[in-house]
Amino acid sequence: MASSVSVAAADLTMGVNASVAWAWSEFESPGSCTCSGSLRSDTGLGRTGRLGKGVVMRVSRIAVLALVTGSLALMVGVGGATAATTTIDFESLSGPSLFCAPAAPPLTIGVATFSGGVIMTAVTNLPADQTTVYGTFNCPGYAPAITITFSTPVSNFSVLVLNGETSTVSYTVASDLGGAVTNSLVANFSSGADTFTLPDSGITSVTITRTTPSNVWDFFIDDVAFTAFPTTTADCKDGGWETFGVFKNQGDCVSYVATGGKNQPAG
Ligand SMILES: [Ca+2]
Repeated sequence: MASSVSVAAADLTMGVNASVAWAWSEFESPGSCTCSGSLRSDTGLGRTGRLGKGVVMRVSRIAVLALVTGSLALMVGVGGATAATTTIDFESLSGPSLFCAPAAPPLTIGVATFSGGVIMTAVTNLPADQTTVYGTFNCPGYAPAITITFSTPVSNFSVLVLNGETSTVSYTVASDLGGAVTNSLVANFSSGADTFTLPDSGITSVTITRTTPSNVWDFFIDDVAFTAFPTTTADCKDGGWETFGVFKNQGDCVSYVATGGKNQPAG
């Protein structure tokens, strides 16, 4: 259920984008701005990022509206053949642009829990992604690996990994099921970043590390996408079973849910 809610929120964000752009032009009119103080403070992000002020403010407003429309997502996100894919882009959060804020406890968003790093926004010297990301650096209390654990098994996993170092570095994304992808990313100033995709189904944890361990590290993740396994039989109906990519038919999906996962997908 959580996954379908998140997806609906993402879909809404896309839909809201255009309306926000329109709404923002309304706010631009002299004397008509009713934006809050927190929104005004967001304009400071543009000073360290490459995004223009207007773009940053629009992104911030989208994030706020995504939160506001969360209850609407609850209504429209249930069921539906495309409701199973979740993308976590961290845009409902914000953090500093520089390391090293104090180490943070694990961060839970929906069925996913992130540990090892911290939330950061408009990271200095990271031109490839000036939005909010999750990153780690060899700061006190930070881990050399970012770990994502899932309270419900997932499939169709992918993550954008960004290299924060000034030279080419190889990174490995691995699941608890043995799947792993290794890829070299060019330097941060050359926008070293790539999407890593894992083929496994039923993943419950993923780690992102430097392929070669080091006492110096500097990397980030964003746009974490996955398909969470169904938690209710309703998730299986109306073609929903197909979106998980692991069930052979609706009955197989329902069986998985009804047995609490004991009957694994047969597809
Ligand atoms: Ca982001």
